[in-house]
Amino acid sequence: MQHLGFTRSVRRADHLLQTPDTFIRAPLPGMQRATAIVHAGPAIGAAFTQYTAEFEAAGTLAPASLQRFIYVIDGSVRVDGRTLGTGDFAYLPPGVGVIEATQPARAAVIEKPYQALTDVAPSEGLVGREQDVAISLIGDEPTIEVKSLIPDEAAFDFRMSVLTYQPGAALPQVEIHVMEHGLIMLAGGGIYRLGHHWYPVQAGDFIYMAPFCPQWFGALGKEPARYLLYKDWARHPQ
Ligand code: UGY
Ligand code: MN
Repeated sequence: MQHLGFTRSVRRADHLLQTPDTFIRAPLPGMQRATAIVHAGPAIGAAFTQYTAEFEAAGTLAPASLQRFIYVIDGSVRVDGRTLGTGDFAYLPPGVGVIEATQPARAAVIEKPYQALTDVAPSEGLVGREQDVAISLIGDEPTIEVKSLIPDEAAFDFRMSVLTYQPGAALPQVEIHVMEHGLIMLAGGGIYRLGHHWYPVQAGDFIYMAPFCPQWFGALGKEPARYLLYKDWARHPQ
């Protein structure tokens, strides 16, 4: 529902907060009985593309010409004969893997041109479950759990993580780094500092952070706050 043109969504030079009331759906090439909400891409200056794919039952997404990462937010899909449910994910090399929904489903999708290294073989693909991934911490902060969905190996030029904050937990520092982020709030909420602005955020929101965007998050409320985070990684800054 729209209230006199008000929205929490904000677009500034170094960040975008995109809230569900402003989402616009449009199919992308290769989609059948599916549609996309594009969150970030070259049009905003990003070196990656991120969208939410929404599938009807039996909806499909054809392989991408780029490497692709998919994380199932809800429902379930099949990729290369494997069924992925909520919290499951796959990394797919360029040209690999038709994605087919076995029931209505929503998935976070990242696509990015691969930055090859001469002495490192690219990944042949991987499938995993968030629930099976080991927990790590930021520094020794026990109230924020990090699950790295992609191994920290030179074959990969980006990382995907799920961060879970206990209510009241906050990043130990304001971060300013060359890497970009694409972020989907999966649960809970809190206050996100982006640049020199502080925003209330909640499940369903998307955030794009450009290189060097000052960033900080503190979780509020009675349930843990969780987000899925893209970050470019292990390549020389260009
Ligand atoms: O790893 C990160 O850059 C992460 N801590 N950033 C963030 O959550 N905004
Ligand atoms: Mn960061």
